[in-house]
Amino acid sequence: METSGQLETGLEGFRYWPGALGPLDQTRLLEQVRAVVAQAPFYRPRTPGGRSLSVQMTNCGPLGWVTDRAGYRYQPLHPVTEQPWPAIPPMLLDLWTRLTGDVTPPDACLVNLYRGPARMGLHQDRDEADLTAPVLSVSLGDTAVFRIGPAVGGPTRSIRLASGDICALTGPARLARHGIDRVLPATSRLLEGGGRLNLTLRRAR
Ligand code: MD3
Ligand code: FE
Repeated sequence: METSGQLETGLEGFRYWPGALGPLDQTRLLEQVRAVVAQAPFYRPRTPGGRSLSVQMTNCGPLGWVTDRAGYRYQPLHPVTEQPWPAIPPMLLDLWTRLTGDVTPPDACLVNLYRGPARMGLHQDRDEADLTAPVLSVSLGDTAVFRIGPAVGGPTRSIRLASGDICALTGPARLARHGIDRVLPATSRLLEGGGRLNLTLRRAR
């Protein structure tokens, strides 16, 4: 798989590789994600306040990020099947090593599925024990309008994340506020029935 050079984003620690995965690699990764979902089906998580998220989720790796009435956390079991999460596909572990340069592998991979009007409000990722470890995000399917800005104050900016794009959040960008405003329908033919998948690799512990 080829990875193009990283683009200047004006946000220190935010690295972006548009088109990192070509069509064949996207299909290959999608096959691996399908195998994960066969073992660990998507479910619709609830916020601690009891509202349903519009994004459907599952995980792979030793730990998975979940939310329910009890709060946000990482746990080793799928909340519905109560089985361990499947392993992180080798292709994702390889991308982690090559793109982050981090020798310690991730222990959690959140898989988000956006269908129809699904979105994700502005938030920070801070449920991980070591907030200096990088985060790597891979997009598949329809293009998302992604919003990112500094941890506190300052303007947010909007970036389109298309199928095969990868970004890494390191250093000062690790606590950036970010979210998905919307997904642009019919912008990719990768997923049958449309929609968008996002795979986020993290070190939770
Ligand atoms: C910036 N997911 O799962 S990925 C999430 O597309 C999440 O599903 C979005 O935000 C999605 O928490 C955005 C890009 C991303 C992921 C992690 C980050 C951006 C980030 C962590 C810190 C700062
Ligand atoms: Fe996030």
